[in-house]
Amino acid sequence: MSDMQRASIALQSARSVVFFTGAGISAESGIPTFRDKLAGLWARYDPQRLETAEAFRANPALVWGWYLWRRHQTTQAQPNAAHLVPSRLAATGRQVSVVTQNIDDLHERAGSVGVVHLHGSLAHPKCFACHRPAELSEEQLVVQGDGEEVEPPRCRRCNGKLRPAVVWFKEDLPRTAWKTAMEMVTTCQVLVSVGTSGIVTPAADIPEIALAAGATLIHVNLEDVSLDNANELMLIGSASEVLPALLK
Ligand code: BV8
Ligand code: ZN
Repeated sequence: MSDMQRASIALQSARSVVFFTGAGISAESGIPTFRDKLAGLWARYDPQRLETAEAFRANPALVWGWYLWRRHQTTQAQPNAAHLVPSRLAATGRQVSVVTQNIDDLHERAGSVGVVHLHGSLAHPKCFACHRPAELSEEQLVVQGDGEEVEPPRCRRCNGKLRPAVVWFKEDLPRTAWKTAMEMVTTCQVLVSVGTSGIVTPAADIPEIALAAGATLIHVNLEDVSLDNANELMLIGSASEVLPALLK
């Protein structure tokens, strides 16, 4: 029996399933992954250097401009067939959850509810100084061409600079998100890890936490990312082809 067949049987016989996703699930929607070469103005920057409070302090316009550009890319993108699979599986009566490292809203736009964003989201900015959530006007969301440095808007309460409400390196993950993810991951029968290189912790520990709790782990990736465990299946291929095939 092929890994694909074994994975499909595991999914169809599971009561609760968690989809744990990374940038690879949005790649076929046109959103570059962190390993892809960035385009335009951003080509000369390393994402890991832009995703820090230090980078924002040093050059708020560069970091704010990068996130505006990424938010613009997300609004231009459409969920792909992979994003639709969790809600299709939920429609068969199973308990299905999505825990994502991504800051885009493609899971929600594909019909998933209660998505756990471990690293925050592009949807709402907050104040860098007082952390108050903020709303942006349409003109504050305008992106020129391929992106440029843009001075961040100011907080209405304390006049501090606005920042994206995402988790930067060396920042703690939102406590509620992590707690909810742990409840889901330690009680599911199957965890499907889709499009993640497993580099950034503590999110990268999730597949092993699920294995340790007795789940079957199914990896979906263009390359072999398996951890060499007996309860693991490695499905090599693109998310938008492999995931729908699991429901057949
Ligand atoms: C923390 C949000 C406690 C923002 C992100 C040394 C000093 C200080 C800290 C550390 C250190 N060493 C380790 C750490 C911890 C650090 C960390 O892990 N660093 C890494 C670089 C080693 N983690 C943290 O700092 C975290 N906080 O630990 O707090 C603390 C406190 C103080 C001091 C220390 C610790 C916070 C991390 C959160 C960072 N924010 N995102 C934003 O998006 O801008 S991380 C970001 O990068 C993503 O969210 C994601 O997590 C990660 C990228 O990973 P992937 O999603 O997997 O994407 P990637 O491009 O890597 O891979 C894509 C995969 O898809 C590939 O495998 C590819 O083959 C596959 N693929 C591509 N196309 C397809 C596909 N698969 C299927 N189909 C396709 N079509
Ligand atoms: Zn403020």
